[in-house]
Amino acid sequence: MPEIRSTPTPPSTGGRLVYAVGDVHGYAAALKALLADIARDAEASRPAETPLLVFVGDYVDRGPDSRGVIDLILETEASGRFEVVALKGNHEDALLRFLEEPAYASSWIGNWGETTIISYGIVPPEPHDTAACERAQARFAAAFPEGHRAFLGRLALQQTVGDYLFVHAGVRPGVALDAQIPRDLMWIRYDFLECADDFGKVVVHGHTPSAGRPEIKANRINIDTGVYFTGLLTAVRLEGETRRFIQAGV
Ligand SMILES: [Mn+2]
Repeated sequence: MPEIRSTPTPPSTGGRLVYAVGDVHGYAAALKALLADIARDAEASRPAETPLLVFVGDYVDRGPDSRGVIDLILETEASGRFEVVALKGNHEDALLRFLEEPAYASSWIGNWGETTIISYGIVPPEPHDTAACERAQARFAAAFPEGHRAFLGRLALQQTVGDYLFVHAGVRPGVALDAQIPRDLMWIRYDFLECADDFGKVVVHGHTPSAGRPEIKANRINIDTGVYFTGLLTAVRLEGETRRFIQAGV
């Protein structure tokens, strides 16, 4: 019997115009430039339906203006030009923990949070000074805007559009997409990255930087181009079966 092979259908959004923005990490100026390009592109594309704009998470830490990044996402949402879906990255997961847990302050400030607390007007303490870190945590929690707290509270873990699944980090191979746990969606790396299996959807993700250019595989698209060391922030534009990348520099 000859083997019957069907031609694989390219993944599609089902027609919808979708943009997904990679890990921003405090680079508000790059995000502003990228969003301006996306807005121009969306206008020129004349989509039948409001375009979807997905942010794959990791808005804060590393770069100089975490606060400005969240403000920009909230402004974009308020403009009504896009349906905005903001996903939760592991850095937002950690920031939420810092807001609740003084005992986590020293470790978070020492590893990740210093530039973030500075962007909210708090002078960073010496990370090894536990008491000073706990005082900074209390000041930060008091200064943290209500609108930003609400934003962190409503971040999504995943979004599906047609043949695409958008997540921050990835999915656990061998586990059904509807049975994935939040920790994997926000934190997984190599078990996901090294897996060539068909996950059932093409996974659009960030989290593990691919230096300067997006990484395109049959089963996933990595749009984290490591803005904090490459200076390049990347978005993917998907419409029907078409796929294109848009980049902005720091
Ligand atoms: Mn991440």
